[in-house]
Amino acid sequence: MATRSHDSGRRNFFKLTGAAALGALGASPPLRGGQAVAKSSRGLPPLKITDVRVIVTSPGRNYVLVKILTSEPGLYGVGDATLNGRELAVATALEKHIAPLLIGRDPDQIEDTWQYLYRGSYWRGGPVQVTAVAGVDLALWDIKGKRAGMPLYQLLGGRTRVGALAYTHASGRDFVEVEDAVRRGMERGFKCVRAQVAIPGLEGTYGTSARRKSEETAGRVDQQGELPETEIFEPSPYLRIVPKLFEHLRAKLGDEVELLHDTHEKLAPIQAARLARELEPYHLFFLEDLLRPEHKESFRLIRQHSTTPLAMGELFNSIWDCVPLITEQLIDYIRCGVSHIGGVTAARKVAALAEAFQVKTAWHGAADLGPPVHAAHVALDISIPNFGVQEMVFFPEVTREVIPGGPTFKDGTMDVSDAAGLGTDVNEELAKKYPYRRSYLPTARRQDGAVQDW
Ligand code: EZ4
Ligand code: CO
Repeated sequence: MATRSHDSGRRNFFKLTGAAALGALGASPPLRGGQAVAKSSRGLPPLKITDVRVIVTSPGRNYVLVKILTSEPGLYGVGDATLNGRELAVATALEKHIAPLLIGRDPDQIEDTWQYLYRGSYWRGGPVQVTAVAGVDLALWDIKGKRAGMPLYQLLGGRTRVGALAYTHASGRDFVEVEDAVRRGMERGFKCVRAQVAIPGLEGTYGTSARRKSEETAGRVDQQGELPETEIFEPSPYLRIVPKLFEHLRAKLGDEVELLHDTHEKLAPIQAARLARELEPYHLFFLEDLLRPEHKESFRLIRQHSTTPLAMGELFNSIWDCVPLITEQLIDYIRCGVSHIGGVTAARKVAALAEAFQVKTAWHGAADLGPPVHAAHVALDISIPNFGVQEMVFFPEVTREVIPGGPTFKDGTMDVSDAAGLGTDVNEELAKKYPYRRSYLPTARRQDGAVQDW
């Protein structure tokens, strides 16, 4: 570093590049992109990112993984950046635009890297870019955990509970099928079950197994290489059947099991208010994603009409999407996915904002988010004070071989091991055996042919 006097440094400040300017302010020689250099990490040697590998693989369904290698031999981190149906857009953003910015940077400076990638692109936000940033963010937290010899939940403040209350999915073509599916979940140990039923007379309903391509199967390898399926949705029969489903389930299963339901952003505000009100007698744990993500202010209408607890957020991509719902206490559970909201760095701020307004978390734990994200979910769940519930899936054997590790399930709760970092990995050689195949989520239409939210 040049030994320049403070005054001349100031005089020249605005002529210098960002990197040189930081040097003039007395920092150690900065890295690429003007990143300030940390002075010490417990006496550990300085670390640099040496390579960023984007692994697109389809063990059971498509996943986008980010493997970040460092200058310390054998030290790397693995993140997940999967965006169902738009996987290659995220992979390209990572490979072509983001990876070149990371080489040479200090992997320990996660917040700085997040800000640099999110705000530094100028074109901030959106699911593709945010999920790409999250893939990097998760890999960096993995590296930091390995470097510290601690699981992620320790880095986040340590354990606040013995495990994360989990929920599973139950669906069927009629009430008895759904009831049987809920019972199977309860026999497996679940205390919370999400229940969905097919709409009579309509071909296919979100979240039910009435059709070959349901929410559960969409994107799976046996469904790939095709164009999207179309489901038919009509609000009136849907609004009639759902309260009757929960009347049936309460009559048959009693009051103790916690029941949930996902409307998947399908309803208009007044329909959503009606459904929330009519479900009140059945005491749902929560009613999920009632409205499109664009209509946050419409939650005020629902709140005026119902005491059914509300959850929202799997299509949110920033903390600013969450702000009005949380600060006005219009929802009870914020349920974004940690990868789709920007990684652990973003999600822990969402959780902290929610804590201040007595809103709890319910991170989106679907099958189309990879094991590293599920591991991050549970690390947050067991370290924050305002955890609510955790959606979960059991990954098939083939997924667990290619992307090993991830949360465990016992007695209705999830937990993570004490492995350092996220406790997940990717088998790159095996991943090559399962190449990406194009796949889409289903789309939906009304009976008259008009486009409907799926
Ligand atoms: O349909 O992740 O609550 N869970 C969900 C999910 C979503 C999928 C879409 O890619 O709504 O199953
Ligand atoms: Co959902």
